[in-house]
Amino acid sequence: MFCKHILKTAVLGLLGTVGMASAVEAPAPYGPVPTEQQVKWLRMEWYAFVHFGLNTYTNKEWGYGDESPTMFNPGDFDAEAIVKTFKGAGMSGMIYTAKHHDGFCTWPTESTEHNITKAPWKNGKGDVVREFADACAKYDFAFGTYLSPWDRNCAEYGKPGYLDVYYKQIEELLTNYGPIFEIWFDGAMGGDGYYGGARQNRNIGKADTYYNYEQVVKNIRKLQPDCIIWGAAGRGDVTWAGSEKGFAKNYPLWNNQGNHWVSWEADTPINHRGWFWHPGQGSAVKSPEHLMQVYLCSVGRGANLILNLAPNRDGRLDPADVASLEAFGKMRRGLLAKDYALNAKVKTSEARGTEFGGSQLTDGDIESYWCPKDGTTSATAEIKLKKPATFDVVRLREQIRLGQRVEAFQVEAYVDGEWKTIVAPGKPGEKETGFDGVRGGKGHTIGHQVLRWLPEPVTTDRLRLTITRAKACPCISEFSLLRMPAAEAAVVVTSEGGDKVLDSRGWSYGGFAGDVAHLAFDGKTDTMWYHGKTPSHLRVDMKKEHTISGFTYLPRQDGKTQGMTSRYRFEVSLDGKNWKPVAEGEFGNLRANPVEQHVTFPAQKARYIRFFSTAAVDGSGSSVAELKILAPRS
Ligand code: FUL
Repeated sequence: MFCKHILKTAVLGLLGTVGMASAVEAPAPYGPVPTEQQVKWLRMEWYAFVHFGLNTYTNKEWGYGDESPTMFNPGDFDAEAIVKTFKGAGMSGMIYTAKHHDGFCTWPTESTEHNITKAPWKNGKGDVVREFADACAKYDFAFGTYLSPWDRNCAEYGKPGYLDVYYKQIEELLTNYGPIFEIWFDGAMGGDGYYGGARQNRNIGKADTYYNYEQVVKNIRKLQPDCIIWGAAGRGDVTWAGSEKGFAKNYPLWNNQGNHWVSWEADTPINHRGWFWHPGQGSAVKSPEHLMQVYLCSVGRGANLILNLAPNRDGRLDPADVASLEAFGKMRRGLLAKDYALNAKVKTSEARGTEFGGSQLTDGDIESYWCPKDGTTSATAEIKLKKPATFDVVRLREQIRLGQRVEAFQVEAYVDGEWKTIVAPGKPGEKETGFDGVRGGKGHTIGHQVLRWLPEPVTTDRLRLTITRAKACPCISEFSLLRMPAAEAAVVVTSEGGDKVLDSRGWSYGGFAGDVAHLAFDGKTDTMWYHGKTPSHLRVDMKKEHTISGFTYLPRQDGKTQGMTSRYRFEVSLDGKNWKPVAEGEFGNLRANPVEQHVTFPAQKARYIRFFSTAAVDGSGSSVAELKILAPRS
């Protein structure tokens, strides 16, 4: 339909020069418009992220780069089973972490020795990328890849020599594995690492300059012109939607960034424990209801959603993750199953001709659109359903091939003899920045699509859509009314025993800022122990001897990152004088994903413990929102 319009415009343009134009022309594009690839990508809506590598075996989120490939041995890995699970849930593709920050390449690359040929899996003949790519091809499922620019293994990282390594890796992945729908260039970079044994802190300066993303993007366009590029210091097609909780942080969400159309992608792991698989994570899976909120605050704001499911050490998805994914998938399918506005009659305050008339809003065709005359930036469409319907979600779409235009809209329903506002128009300056507005949110931007979940279900056969503000005449392709299904409880299968948390009542505290150390044990996530220096530590007297096997650390939850622990040491003592370190390491990725960290160690007898924060994520300072001490169950 749309192509017909474009064609017609072009033909009329030609005819116009000889004085024959009479029919109505499509509006000229406004501002930057998406590429054909970006349009196709937006229609994919949601797909899987798969973090799987050496971190799977070390209980870490960020490997240091010195991990031995001999750990990688997923005896039960079945790429087809994973792809079938994703596809069955309604996802449109998957992106696999071919290399994470630890530098381990999960395909037999020629660029570095630190690769899968050194793993015992399949006697060094395995190739995880190949198996995923082939499974995706077999099930007609899009395949993409994540290739961390930061490489904590490579001795040359931070120097020019690394670039040859990295470019070779890009080339291999984009040449040998069929079509790649998206490639991820993560922003995390530079810092300490193994770096071939140097164990140094390396600063790469400006990522854009060091990696030469301008050239990288050019090379990718040559190798795979249809590949969507994520990140690349703003030179790509898609950018981070601003949180690892899965919501698009800036609604109203604009795709017009200067001269370019920029799409947004919201990312989150399905499991609260992080991007990689962690022992005992089954009970930390996000519920289907929570995933629906994530969906509404990402896809429902005009972004795409990438949802991570991490295979475990056997190479299988965690059953609890799968149960929740499937229950959410069913809920989403139920939500989209029926559009109560389909084929409804529409009367508009203004249209530029029948081809752009109100009926285009409800014809179920994503390409056709209702559009008033040039210069009109506020207009109304009255929608009359064939019979009264009960719905609680309103979906709108703009014809984005002509640019993003709408700034605010309102929806009213005719109930009990009067017009009631069911989606209030957004005012300039108002914003949704988290899960706020998930229910009862206002009508701001539309873009590719917006989903607004009403405070309660509405029953009516008459509605009114008003575009209250737009940058140019609005081009609205769809108006839909949907019904949110009830969430079904996900059948969560967890066979793990897990550790138990010791009851902290009666304990006493000391160390630096010891007077506030109890705030790390008060069960409240919005209070914390804080000391303005790093390194620093807090001390606990548990009043009697316990056998302990680990601890959890919850970083500060107030949105600030100063004093979050990036490196820790945990010590135990029986007498409060002689101390023994039992765990030491790094909490990776807290800046972007400040979730509870779990550390386990061989069971120990202890009465006293000391938690040391030896390095901070940002600035100087040490803090703990909550610390829990774990003990074996039996
Ligand atoms: C972040 C990384 O640092 C995390 O480990 C994870 O891969 C996430 C998707 O992106 O920037």
